[in-house]
Amino acid sequence: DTSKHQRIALLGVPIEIGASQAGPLMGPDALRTAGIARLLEQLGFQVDDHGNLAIPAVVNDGPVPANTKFYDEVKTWTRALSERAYWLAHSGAIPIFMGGDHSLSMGSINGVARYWQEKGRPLFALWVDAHTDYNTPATTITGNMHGMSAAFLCGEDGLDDLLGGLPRATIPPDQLDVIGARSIDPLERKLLKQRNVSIADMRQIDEFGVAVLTRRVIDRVRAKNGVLHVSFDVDFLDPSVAPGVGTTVPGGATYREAHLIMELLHDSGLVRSLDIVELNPFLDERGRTARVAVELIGSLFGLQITDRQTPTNAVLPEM
Ligand code: Z70
Ligand code: MN
Ligand code: MN
Ligand code: MN
Repeated sequence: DTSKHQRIALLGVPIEIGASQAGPLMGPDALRTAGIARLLEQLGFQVDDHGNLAIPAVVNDGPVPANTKFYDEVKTWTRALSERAYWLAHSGAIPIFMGGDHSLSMGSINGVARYWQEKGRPLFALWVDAHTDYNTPATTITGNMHGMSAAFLCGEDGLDDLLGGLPRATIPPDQLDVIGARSIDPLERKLLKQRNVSIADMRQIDEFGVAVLTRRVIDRVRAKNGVLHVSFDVDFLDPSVAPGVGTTVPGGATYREAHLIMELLHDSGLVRSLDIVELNPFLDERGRTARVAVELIGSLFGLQITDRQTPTNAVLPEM
């Protein structure tokens, strides 16, 4: 069992100004209360909880692009988190970034992408989300920066100074896969089409099932000898399963669909990092959503109902 030697690094990222509603800053502690570390330890991992990321005082020291709410705050979080994510990936652990709203992915994936760029392994991102988060300052309606993180990851224009002096590692849009989409803004949709981003929306999930769609992603990563970052927004789930999110979008994934995706991803052995974002404990019902999120993370890291042999577990990353 290779998981015995595998380390997982938990990092809380209590950012919420990228979203429209307060509450996600309590996400990391809700995940801890729901037992994330205990569960991963039971699965055989060595778990280090690095606490919550803290940022320096926010300074308003430069031009702010139009249509970006709390730009200087997001900028400060992004720079601090990118640097931290790079070093966590470098340590050989699998980092789990516990949000926090989805703007944190601007930093987490940038840092992870810098690491894999150095290693010469292509990085793919699976965006598990009701939204595509592919807005730029030019396409956004709300100005909320959690709706821009996938676009930033793919190198879209308009946020070029966000990282200051840090290198901006991007992935080509054909290494981004979205699953679960059911809310896309008009100009965002146009941009996604221009970039030919692969989107499995709810209709595709209904027609083909999540197993086919997830295997398609896994095959694409494997074909390029890549590794996978999973960015899991809990609003992917149907609000009846996960009420503790800022914006509930009806018609989401079931509990079982979500678990199957996580189980297939686990068996692929390709996942090297994870964001778990947009959990809003302030809006949750008796901790249900936090518990579901932790159970899903369990499936991603090898929890199974029967004791059948698992093909592979998260493979030891090369140091
Ligand atoms: C919309 C926007 C969003 C939540 C991401 C929504 C973005 N496309 N909302 N996650 N909950 O404001 O850009
Ligand atoms: Mn999102
Ligand atoms: Mn979302
Ligand atoms: Mn090294």
